[in-house]
Amino acid sequence: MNTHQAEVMDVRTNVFCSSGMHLPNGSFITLGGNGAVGVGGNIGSQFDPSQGAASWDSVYQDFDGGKAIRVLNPCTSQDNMQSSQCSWFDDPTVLAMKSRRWYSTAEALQDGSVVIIGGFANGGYVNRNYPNVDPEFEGGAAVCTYEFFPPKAQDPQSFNFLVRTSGLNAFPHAFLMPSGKLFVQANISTGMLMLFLKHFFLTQLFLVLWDSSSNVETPLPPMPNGVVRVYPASGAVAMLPLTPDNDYTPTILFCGGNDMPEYNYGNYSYPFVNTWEFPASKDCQRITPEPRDGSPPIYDQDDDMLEGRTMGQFIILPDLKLLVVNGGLNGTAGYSQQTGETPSYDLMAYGESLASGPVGTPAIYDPKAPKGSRWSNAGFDTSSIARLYHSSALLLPDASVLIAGSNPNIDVNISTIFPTTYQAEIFYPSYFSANRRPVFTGVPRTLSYGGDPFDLTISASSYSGSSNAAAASAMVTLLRAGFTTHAMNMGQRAMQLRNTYTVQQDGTIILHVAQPPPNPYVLQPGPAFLYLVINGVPSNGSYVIVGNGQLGSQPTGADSTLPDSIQAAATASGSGQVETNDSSTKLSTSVIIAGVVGAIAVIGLVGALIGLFVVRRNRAAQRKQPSNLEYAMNSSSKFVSGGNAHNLAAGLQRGQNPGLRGSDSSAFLPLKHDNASTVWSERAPSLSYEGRPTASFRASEDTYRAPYEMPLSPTKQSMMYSPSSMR
Ligand SMILES: [Cu+2]
Repeated sequence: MNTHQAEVMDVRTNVFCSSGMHLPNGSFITLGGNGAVGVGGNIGSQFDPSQGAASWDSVYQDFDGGKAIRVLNPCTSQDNMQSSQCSWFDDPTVLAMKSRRWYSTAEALQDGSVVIIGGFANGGYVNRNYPNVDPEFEGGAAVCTYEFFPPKAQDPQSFNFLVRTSGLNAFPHAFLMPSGKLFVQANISTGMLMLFLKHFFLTQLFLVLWDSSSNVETPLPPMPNGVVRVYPASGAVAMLPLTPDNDYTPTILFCGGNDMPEYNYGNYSYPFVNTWEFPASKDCQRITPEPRDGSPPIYDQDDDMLEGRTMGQFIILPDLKLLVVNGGLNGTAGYSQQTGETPSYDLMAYGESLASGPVGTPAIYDPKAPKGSRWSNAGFDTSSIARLYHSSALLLPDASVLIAGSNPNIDVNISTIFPTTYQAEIFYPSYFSANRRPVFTGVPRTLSYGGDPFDLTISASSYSGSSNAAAASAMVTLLRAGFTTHAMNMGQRAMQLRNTYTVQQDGTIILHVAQPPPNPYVLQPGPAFLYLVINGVPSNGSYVIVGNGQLGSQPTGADSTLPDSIQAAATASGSGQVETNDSSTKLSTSVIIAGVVGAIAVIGLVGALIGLFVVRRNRAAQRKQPSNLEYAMNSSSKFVSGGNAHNLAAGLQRGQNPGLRGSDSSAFLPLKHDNASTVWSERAPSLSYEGRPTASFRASEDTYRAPYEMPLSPTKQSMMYSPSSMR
């Protein structure tokens, strides 16, 4: 991560649009995906009728990923990264789900097992035929069931919530609650009889609390204002940080998505309308599914986002504010070569993209701020790179945010208006303008559920100003970044640990830190990064394992008991900032990304997988002992030559930095939105396909397109397949 080098790790099966989750020992699994596909997103060369998908493609050499369970072990710098132990295990003949799942959701449970929910068998735009007369099965295309990893004998089990939300139930939002129930949210499209009255649907925008051990559902209030939050409307959704102030009570925040009429979403093949004409929603709602006072859960209207967003993505930062990045002002996720209103690819206003108006400016949501002042984007740069469908974002250990994607196209297309994009970016939140970041010692490698507290020792050089004030501001946070895909981070969760402090007269601060609460339902076992935040500036993250590192019941102890806080005399202060205007004296060890408040640096990083990044340290870094200094704030400073994003980008053209790889499009695994339940048009994604419009229709193209004329050109190019896209 210090060098921004990426190395592609091979997988055998098609991971496209899979889900994923961590395991208690730090391993990751990715679940499901698409069948084998070939060039142009076409079904792979070796078709398997029993799966309704290809088992293999001779060109891309990918196997069917529909049932795959892929495992990546947590290797350390001492391990051989080329060994099989450190490579993806990916062999569905050995390890596989019971059902094919594409666009399923994964959520970790209290014992480290994983529940895998829903999805398509073979996919499409939304998870239904139209008219929707078979909401449970859709002729074999819908998977309204759940199963577990490791598997249970009764897997897969039907899940009526998914039947009720038929159509708009892919990538359902799911969060484990302290009671053990699972909070699930999805939208609904049901039978054709229901398609006439919007208010009828509003009563059926379901949330449920679901006990996954007994499969009993408790309906919760419908989503207000008819805003769909699941794919393809794709709102930004996250659990707010769990803190002592909120007594570790989960609250879920939903922002954006789309409130267009349910009918518009169409069916597996494509939307029935030109989705890009529908403004995305600004609407934000909070809900606390299990209020501590026993009151019924209700939605609470939150501050609107600063702009509407579809495919916005929440990244919880170490200071426990939420960054929203990526997405578009209009439309939905997904791609298509036509809609119900636009019969051919030639006439599609934005190529295959079903969204328009990329939003390049991140925004910050402060969950503790009073209503009316929670959103801000002051000082943030705007990225010039469209991050629409199939974009991703992930918190990095140094507290910056990796952003990648998008590709709202069926295969590689570098000439369309929203092309396949290999450029990644790193977003540096405002705290990167700080002179110093906290340095401390004493982080345990593992944390327990309750039990003895631990001490962190913070040197006086870590901060400036009053020691007592710094100690009072100190916050220890645990961040689990999750598995990022499709504007979601499955498993993303943040927690502030309780702490007290002892301040010494020399400015050293001892933080006494509680273990996580003795309830693994609140923070599931597995890997996390621990941050120390002083005066709003986070340290580098330290890798810790929460729990015993094993699948199964987690040991719990009594809630940690902390000593009282002890302050020093008022004169104690940090030495982290020299009180002088001579800036040269500030340039010591842990300094500088000066003047880059919220800047975005463009780097030539290549994503290893769509929706999943595997970033390796170089060999030199591998030999270093892990420490919380590993990702120093100034490690990025070599990429920061100026005070604005343009300079940053200009300094980082491909090939100029010897540490960066050049183009490597072999990382791209294409897909076809094919669906065995209906006759899917096999037209090739080019302008020469047989289904091309008649001459008379094409003659009317100008008239037809008039309302959608784009300022950018060219907007229409035949699909092109770069030779480099083939391995
Ligand atoms: Cu996808």
